[in-house]
Amino acid sequence: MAVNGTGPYDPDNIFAKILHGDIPCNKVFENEWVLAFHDIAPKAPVHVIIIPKKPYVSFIDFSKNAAPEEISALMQSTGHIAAELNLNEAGYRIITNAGQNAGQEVPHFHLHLLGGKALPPFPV
Ligand code: IU
Repeated sequence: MAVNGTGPYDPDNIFAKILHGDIPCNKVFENEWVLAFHDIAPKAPVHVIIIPKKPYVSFIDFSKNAAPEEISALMQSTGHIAAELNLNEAGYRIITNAGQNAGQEVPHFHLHLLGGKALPPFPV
């Protein structure tokens, strides 16, 4: 079910539970600011979810309220993961869903990194 991407942050959302270690994840990468893990229902051979550790609901929330080092960390981590997973040559796609019209299901801001096959024409 899609969520309200402009609503208040729900501290009980599933990614918050993963961040707190209440629910396990298949971790790909972690640093001070960022956690990345394999999507539980992958839409491509590579489908990684990349999240800031701090609580933001959406891209707008993150871009408005995150510190510059958090924003840098998310971008650099995502590039690092894409390169480590050998996506550079064949290509990849990075998307974020925000709010009901985009079908956002988990109300903790996240990037989807997709690759490992020829992806369907945008939008997926
Ligand atoms: P969305 O952008 O909010 O629609 O995407 C949420 C993603 O989180 C979706 O691709 C789910 O398969 C994924 N996911 C997950 O990786 N682990 C979970 O426990 C749950 C959802 I619930």
